[in-house]
Amino acid sequence: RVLELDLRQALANEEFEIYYQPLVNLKSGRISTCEALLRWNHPVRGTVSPVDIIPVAEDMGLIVDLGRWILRKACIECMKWPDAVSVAVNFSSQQFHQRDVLSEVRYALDVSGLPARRLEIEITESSLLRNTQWTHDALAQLHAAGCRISLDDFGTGYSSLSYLHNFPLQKVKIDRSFLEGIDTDRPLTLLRGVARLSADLGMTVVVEGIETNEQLELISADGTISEAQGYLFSRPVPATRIRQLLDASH
Ligand code: G
Ligand code: G
Ligand code: NA
Ligand code: MN
Repeated sequence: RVLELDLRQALANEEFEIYYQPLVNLKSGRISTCEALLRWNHPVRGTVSPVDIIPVAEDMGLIVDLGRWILRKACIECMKWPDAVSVAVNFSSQQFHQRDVLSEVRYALDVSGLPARRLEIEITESSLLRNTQWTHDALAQLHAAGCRISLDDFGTGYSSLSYLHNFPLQKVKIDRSFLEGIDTDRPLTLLRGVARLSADLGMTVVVEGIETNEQLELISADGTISEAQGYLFSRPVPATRIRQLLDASH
């Protein structure tokens, strides 16, 4: 567990960095979106994973400040990219459920000048556990403001298919665990079924964790899946590197 004091100082000292990983449109072969992924270059511990950072930041009540920093930084970075490219930012459940999440998003868009259509907000199923009017309203308001809501890691955890039609979501990212055994009949049928269902409900479908050309071919075959993400295209890379990738892609 990371030290709370370290975390507070890291935010003040800007020891955090954001890496970006592309999502590729399967029809055009171009990068459509880049996902912002937090990195911490700890002076002593080396690189610390966001898996270890986010829960501690939530316990400390630092998640709002940290989330604000990430969101702003990602929007500012996205302004340097081609107009057709969006940025995807992960919101933890606590971050999403803060009372003025809409103001946070509006503020980041205002200070960066980024059009809302270029911002994608990634939430996980855990953010939808509280099936309240508030959750519906927050999603609807963010969408009305022009952002897209993307359901991350779909098919893991508390997964319920009913989320897909009960909430206003524009994108679904099918978790990479669905790729296990995809070279055999049943896993491929399951993946395609989930993708088809999501597409029929009007969502853009992404498959995460593509590592091989064989996987890419299998998910591209029937045209249901719009985008893919994974090491095959690129690992998460620093901002300077993603700009080079975007220059080459656009
Ligand atoms: O790239 P990677 O190993 O670092 O990401 C690990 C996990 O941390 C993923 O589940 C990812 O969604 C999450 N994560 C990465 N960056 C952020 C962030 O900025 N905010 C939140 N809430 N989660 C993040
Ligand atoms: O939870 P979320 O989907 O935001 O987390 C993304 C995580 O998945 C990050 O840790 C990222 O580094 C990792 N990741 C991205 N692409 C691949 C991939 O092709 N294979 C594997 N094993 N992990 C990936
Ligand atoms: Na994500
Ligand atoms: Mn994911």
